[in-house]
Amino acid sequence: IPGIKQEDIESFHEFIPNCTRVLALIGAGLSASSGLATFRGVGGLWRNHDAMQLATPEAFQANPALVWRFYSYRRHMALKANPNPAHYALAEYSKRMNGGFHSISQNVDGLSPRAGHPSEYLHLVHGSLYDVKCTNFFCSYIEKGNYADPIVPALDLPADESDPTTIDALATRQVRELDISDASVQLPEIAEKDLPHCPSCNEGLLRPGVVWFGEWLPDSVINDIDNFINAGPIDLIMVIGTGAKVYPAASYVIKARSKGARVAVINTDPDDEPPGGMKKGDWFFNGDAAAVLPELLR
Ligand code: BJW
Ligand code: ZN
Repeated sequence: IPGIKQEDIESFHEFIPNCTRVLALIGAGLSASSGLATFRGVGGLWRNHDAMQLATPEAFQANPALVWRFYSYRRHMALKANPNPAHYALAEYSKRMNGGFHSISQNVDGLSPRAGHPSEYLHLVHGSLYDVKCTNFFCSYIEKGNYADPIVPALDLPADESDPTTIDALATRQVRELDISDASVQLPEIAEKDLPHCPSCNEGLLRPGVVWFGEWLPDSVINDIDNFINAGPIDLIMVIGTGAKVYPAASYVIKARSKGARVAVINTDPDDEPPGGMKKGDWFFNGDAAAVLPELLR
C-alpha cells in the first residue's frame, strides 16, 4: 500500500493477535470509498451550505424543507452506495472477536449494518438516516428502518430532462437524475404540508433520527459503550476515517487510552491526529481505509 511502511504493518500484525478487548471510533472517511461525501473538505458543501451547519436543530427550524432535501439526498445516495472492503473487514473482525471488539460509529449511512456488522457490537452514536421521529414535543413517535426513497413525493429528485428519455428508460427508472448537491440545479419550493408528517399525532413534522449539534447522544447507546469500556483494560482503539473533532464521540480516544489502549489511526490526511496527539507505541496508517483495513485485519 503506497505511503505505508511495511514495518508498521508488521508491528501491528504482531500486536493484534494478543488483543482481547478492542475499540474502533469510525467516521465518514470509512464510507468515502463507497462514494459518500465527508463533512469537511471536498463534498462538505451541499448547495453552497456547509454540511456541518445543516446538521443543526436551528437549520431545521429555520428551513425544514432545505434540511429535508439534504437528508433525502443523503438517504438516496447511501441506498445507492455499497459497503466497501473496510466495512466488510470490520464486520468480519467483529464476528471473529465474539464480543471483544466494539465499534463506535458516527456514521448514519447504514453501510456497516449492510456489511453484516453485528448490531450488538456496533454503536451508532449519531443515529441513522433511516430512522424518523416526530418533532412534536408531546409525541414520542419514532420509526426505525424507513427506507422509502423518496420518503414523500415532494422530495423526489428532478429527472434530467436533457437526457434522451425513452419509454423503456422511464419504465426501468433509468432516467438520469440531476445532482442536487450542486446549487445551480433548480429545485421547486416545497410547502411545509408536503414534508413528512407524523402518522401518530397527525400534527408534528417528522425529522431524521440523527443527532444534531447541541443534542444529546442516545442514552442507551452511551451506556452500552461505557459498559464495555468499564469492564477492564483495553488493548487498542482504531480511529478510522474521522477528524475526531466532534464531541463526545472523540472523547472515546481519551477514555480508551486511560484504560491502557494503544491508538491506531487510519486516515488519508496525515494532519488529522486524534485528541491528545500521537504517543509512543501508536500507529498512523496514512491511507484509504478501504485499502488499509482489510490488510490490517487480515
Ligand atoms: C479518509 C478517507 C478515506 C477521507 N480513508 N480516511 C466539547 C465537549 C463536548 C461537546 C462539545 C465540546 N465543544 C463543543 C461541543 C459541542 C459539539 C461539538 O463537538 N462541536 C465540535 C465541532 C467542537 N457536540 C455536540 O453538540 C454533540 N452533542 C453534545 O455535546 O450534547 C451535549 C450538549 C447538549 C446541549 C448543549 C451543549 C452540549 C452532538 C454532536 C453531533 C454531531 N452530528 C453530526 C451530524 C450527524 C447526522 C448527519 O450525518 O448528518 O455528526 S455533525 C458530523 O460530524 C456528523 C459526523 O458523524 C461528525 C464527525 O465527522 P467525521 O465523521 O469525523 O467526518 P469529517 O468529514 O469531519 O472527517 C472525515 C475524515 O475522514 C477526515 O479526517 C478525512 O481525512 C478522512 N478521510 N477519506 C480514510 N478514504
Ligand atoms: Zn407525532
